[in-house]
Amino acid sequence: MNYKRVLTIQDISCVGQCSLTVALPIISACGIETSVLPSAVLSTHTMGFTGYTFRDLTEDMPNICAHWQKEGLTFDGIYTGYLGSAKQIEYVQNIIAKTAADGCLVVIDPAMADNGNLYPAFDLDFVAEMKKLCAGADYLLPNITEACFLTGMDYRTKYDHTYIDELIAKLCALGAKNVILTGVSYAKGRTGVVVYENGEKQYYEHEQIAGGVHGTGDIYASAFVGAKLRGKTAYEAAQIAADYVVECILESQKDTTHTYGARFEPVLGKLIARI
Ligand code: PXL
Repeated sequence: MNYKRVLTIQDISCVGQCSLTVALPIISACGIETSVLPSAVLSTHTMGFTGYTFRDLTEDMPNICAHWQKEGLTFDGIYTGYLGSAKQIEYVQNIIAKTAADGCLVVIDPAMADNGNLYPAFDLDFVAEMKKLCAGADYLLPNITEACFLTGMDYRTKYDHTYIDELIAKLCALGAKNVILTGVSYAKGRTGVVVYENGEKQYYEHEQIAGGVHGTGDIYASAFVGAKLRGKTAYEAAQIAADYVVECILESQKDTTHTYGARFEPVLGKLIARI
């Protein structure tokens, strides 16, 4: 097996089954060494909890990067998710520039919005900075809300192929090489992902399960990174990640009181079996 090392940059929400507490176990389970750079430390994630603590780690980033450079550390993949500040984005770009190994896979999940709205911590200045980070993506993984903020297009819940094609064209115009657009539903009870790679578009459709669970975007991106770095094509990785998210949601439905995140752990074996 070709052993690889990935760096993932996103927050630690101590409780909440999202960001690093999801990315680290999932990518590791895929057989990949996973290094982390926490963008911030929060007591919980910011959706559905109130009064959470927030420790911004922006100013630790330059020193961490300098140390890695001194040690000659590089990464075969760099995957960024929820970031701690607009200023941090410039540091993250610099970390990518300085620590990407030859052929490094850069995956950007612009984790900042859902269901038509920005997450509580973010504003349009953050979006403007995030656009610059997205320009450097080998694979950009937004949901439709994030794609709208990044492109300035109107957010719609009812749409057709023309709308989705225009969103993807505008995301590529930002500079992203390839785009995986998640949560694209053309028919009732069905949802899926559009994989736009090297100018070709493919759609993977699957069952839509009622009642969204928080953190599934992070589970999706982590499984995509794991599968892609283990040699799957982007379309295969997008499929594997989508199927895994469905399994996680079904597993989560076994306990309706568990509302803050998805129970991804009991079904990790199903993901590994596909890798
Ligand atoms: O799942 C995305 C995410 C990650 N981290 C934090 C969040 C959210 C979504 O709200 O609040 C802190």
